[in-house]
Amino acid sequence: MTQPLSSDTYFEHERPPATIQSDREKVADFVSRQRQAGRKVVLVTSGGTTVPLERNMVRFLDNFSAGTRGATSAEYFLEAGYAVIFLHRQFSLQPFSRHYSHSTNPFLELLTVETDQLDIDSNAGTPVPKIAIVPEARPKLLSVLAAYRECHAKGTLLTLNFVTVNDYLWLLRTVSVEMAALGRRAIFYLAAAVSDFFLPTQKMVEHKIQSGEGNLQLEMDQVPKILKPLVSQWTREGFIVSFKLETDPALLIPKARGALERYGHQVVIANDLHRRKFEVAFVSRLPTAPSSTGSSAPSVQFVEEWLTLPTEDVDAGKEIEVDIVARLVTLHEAWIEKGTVAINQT
Ligand code: 9Z3
Repeated sequence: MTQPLSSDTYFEHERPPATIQSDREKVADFVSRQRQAGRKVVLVTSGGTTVPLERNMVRFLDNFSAGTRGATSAEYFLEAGYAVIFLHRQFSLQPFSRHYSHSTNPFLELLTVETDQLDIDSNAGTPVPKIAIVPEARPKLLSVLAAYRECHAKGTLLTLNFVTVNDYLWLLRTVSVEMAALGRRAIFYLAAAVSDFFLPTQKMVEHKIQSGEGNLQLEMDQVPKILKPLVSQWTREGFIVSFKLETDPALLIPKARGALERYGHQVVIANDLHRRKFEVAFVSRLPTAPSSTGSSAPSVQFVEEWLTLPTEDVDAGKEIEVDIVARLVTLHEAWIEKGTVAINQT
């Protein structure tokens, strides 16, 4: 089995996206404004990354994620007073507009024509029927609009986007290096679904892969394990929360523990693909205790805290991200004060 590339080697060989410099400037400016305002900042990554199969890309592999977890969590972080850098897959769900996507509450269905009231057509100067929002949609729209306007007025949301896993890796490095200035007052909430395998540019064909040449065989390289440099080089004091997605329930907790052991970050939120909307587990390490056998090797112990939404809450439309974010805000406060994470064993 070939080992994954180190992230340094990766960044030496793969080119940055064209917008990297302007994105860096936006982030630097945003971070400095939020520091002046005394706000904590969270980076929320969201949506799936793609892996192009050709340099002139016609085909690509994609990772599953609608962007619901990220977009929803971003709104609750804003509500909790955080400034949010929302790094998302182009065209995936975004905070606020997610409530009115083409499939959820389609825009045209919210409108009604009030035939008894007239507006003046600003171009023709003639009377036209007035368009209004249907009454039943107004309370929700008003509250979404109020939160949206508040975050625009305060300048607390910066949105950046990626398409490929290469865009994502470059942006994550760039953003996290800029966020290092925030020290412990930064959260990294890594909900994006990131490809594990990619085709290096050197191995990629230039033009569209042709059919008629038999089966397609691909050998992909492993994407570098990006949490490692994130934790140990780019942002040493940040509160780092990664997500672990599995479809086999038996693997969920062992894989989450494995990630904590390997990277040494603060929390893994483990979710099963089919239960992710109502159940997640927070997994963390206990502060290292000296080994009981007297050997110098430290014994790593893990704690899990399960967060489950009761069916009646799910039916009433409650989103699990409310509880995820509330819990993280508390854990982050302790992290800022003491530099430790204390989740409850359940
Ligand atoms: C997640 O596990 C997210 O919670 C979901 C959210 C992608 C399931 P939706 O956007 O779904 O609400 O539709 N994200 C992390 C997935 C991931 O790729 N994790 C890597 C892994 O599991 C580690 S970074 O190995």
